[in-house]
Amino acid sequence: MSTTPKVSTSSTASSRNGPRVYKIVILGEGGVGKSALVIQFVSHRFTDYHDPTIEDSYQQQARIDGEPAQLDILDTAGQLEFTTVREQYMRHGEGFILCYSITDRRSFDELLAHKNLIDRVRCNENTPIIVAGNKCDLEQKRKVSTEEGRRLAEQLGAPFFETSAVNRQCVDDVFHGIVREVRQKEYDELVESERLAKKRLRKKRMHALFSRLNIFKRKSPTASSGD
Ligand SMILES: Nc1nc2c(ncn2[C@@H]2O[C@H](COP(=O)(O)OP(=O)(O)O)[C@@H](O)[C@H]2O)c(=O)[nH]1
Ligand SMILES: [Mg+2]
Repeated sequence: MSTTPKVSTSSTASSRNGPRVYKIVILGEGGVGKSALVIQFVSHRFTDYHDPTIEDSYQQQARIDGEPAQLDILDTAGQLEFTTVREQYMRHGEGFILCYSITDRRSFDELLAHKNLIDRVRCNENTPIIVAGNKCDLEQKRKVSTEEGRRLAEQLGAPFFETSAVNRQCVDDVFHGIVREVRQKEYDELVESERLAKKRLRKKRMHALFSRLNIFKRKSPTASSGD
């Protein structure tokens, strides 16, 4: 495993040779369980220790709502500073998992800073995201209520799950959910572009009709003068 994430700028459109690739990035403060969640999703096991400085990508195929998908997941190291590499993956990521730990209020409070960073780099607020409140198996150490998590997600317009990388609770929901969000955005964009195309076509037809009417109007006085 390398310490430098591999950020590809190639098209992610569905290829004839395999399923559509979805570039997913998981963000959040160090120690919230980002690596544990990714490894649980990909390898079906819980890792108690994962080097916190390692940023690496993982590939996993899944069938989501009957459609195959290849998830290309970048597990980040949690810092908020701007670097060229970070800017690159923020730009090329298609869906973002914002992760905090329910046992750590600071990680929850920091989530908005991660969201703002995404918006700043991408210059829009329309990026598909999902919120994951991890370590929900540690109920006795809870510092952030489920309601607070739900409200934050609502504020960000994102789905919300409380997860546990230990017992795999809602792990699939989060990774499948972010693919659903990306698909939904693509569908909305397609519907919007079809609407605009139809509008343009209607305008063009009206224009052609009016031009013809104008020709008739111009022709009619000449026709009458010939009488
Ligand atoms: N109890 C519990 N511990 C977790 C969970 N997820 C991660 N951990 C532990 O939290 C620590 C940090 O996890 P890690 O995945 O390295 O966090 P990262 O820095 O966000 O990648 C490790 O000791 C993990 O074993 C979880 O869902 N429940
Ligand atoms: Mg990690």
